[in-house]
Amino acid sequence: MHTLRERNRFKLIGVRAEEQRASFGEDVAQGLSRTPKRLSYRFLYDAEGSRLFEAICALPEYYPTRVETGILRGHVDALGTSFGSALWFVELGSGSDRKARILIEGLLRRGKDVCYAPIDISRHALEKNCEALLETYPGLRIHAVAADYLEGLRHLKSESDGPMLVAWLGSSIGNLERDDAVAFVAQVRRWMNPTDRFLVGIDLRKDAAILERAYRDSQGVTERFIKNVLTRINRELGGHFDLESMEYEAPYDGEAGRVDMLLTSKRRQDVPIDGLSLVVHLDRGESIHAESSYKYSREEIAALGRQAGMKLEAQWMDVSGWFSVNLFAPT
Ligand code: AVJ
Repeated sequence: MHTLRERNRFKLIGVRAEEQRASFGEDVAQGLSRTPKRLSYRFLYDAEGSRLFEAICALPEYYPTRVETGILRGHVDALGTSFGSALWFVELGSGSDRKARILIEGLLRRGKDVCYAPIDISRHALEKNCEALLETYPGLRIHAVAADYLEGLRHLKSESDGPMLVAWLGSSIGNLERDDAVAFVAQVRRWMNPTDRFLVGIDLRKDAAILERAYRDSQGVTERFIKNVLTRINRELGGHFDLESMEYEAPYDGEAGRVDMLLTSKRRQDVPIDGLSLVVHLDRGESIHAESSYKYSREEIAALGRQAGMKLEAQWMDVSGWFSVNLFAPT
């Protein structure tokens, strides 16, 4: 890392969260004591979960990553025209750097002076990605922020000198309830100037069969990804979940426009979680809700922007109309 600092192109800042997040244990205890039972999608991403998610992204049935990548490739040049000669490219979340690379490369190719500013809660993920990026792109500056998205944005607002392109890719928005999504976009809006833009990848409503295949793949990778949260509870909290006794389901509710990822008990059982001094009772057929993935129509995307104080400046889709990349401007 020190060789990078010598070249003075890399800065990593940690911004402390204002309030401490509820711990894994507290959240699990609360979620499994209520009806219906649920766990937060945030807990899916430990080291094993992150590895499994990367594997999901490479599955033939999981189209979002592949399709979004294609859209970005096809429109990064058009995206560049929304900015002058210099910009801060802010990315919310920093998983695989594949999509960031497409954008960085496209912007550099257009002769832009780019400062890449990824915001991620994981300092480790940031360090790993940034080191590789600095190696590949000698003209790139990086200002990484280890923080919550909104804290990170607030910090960057005071640091950055030029217009910002804030990107939130991968349809991460799908994890949020619809009104929470509006509230989050409105918060992002608060830290944006008139010349800033918000680029959001959003998965679209479509035929149930396609979605159910994407979220319940033939190799069982998604099932392992979702069940991993139980493994985590067993390991970190002294839980006694028998993974075999839980069936993975991913039904699509077409009216709500939402895939629900559920772990459903095959039998009536009591599961002790020693570290929480808790016994979780599950009826036969009772589900634990592990994750939601909301899908949007084009009208819903425009409405989301409006409610959050933004307008759609551009919307790009694949030919099948499965996925969208949306460029919002503040109003
Ligand atoms: C990371 C929320 C975009 O909903 O498609 C994929 C997570 N879960 N397969 C999605 C996920 C199971 C993914 N997001």
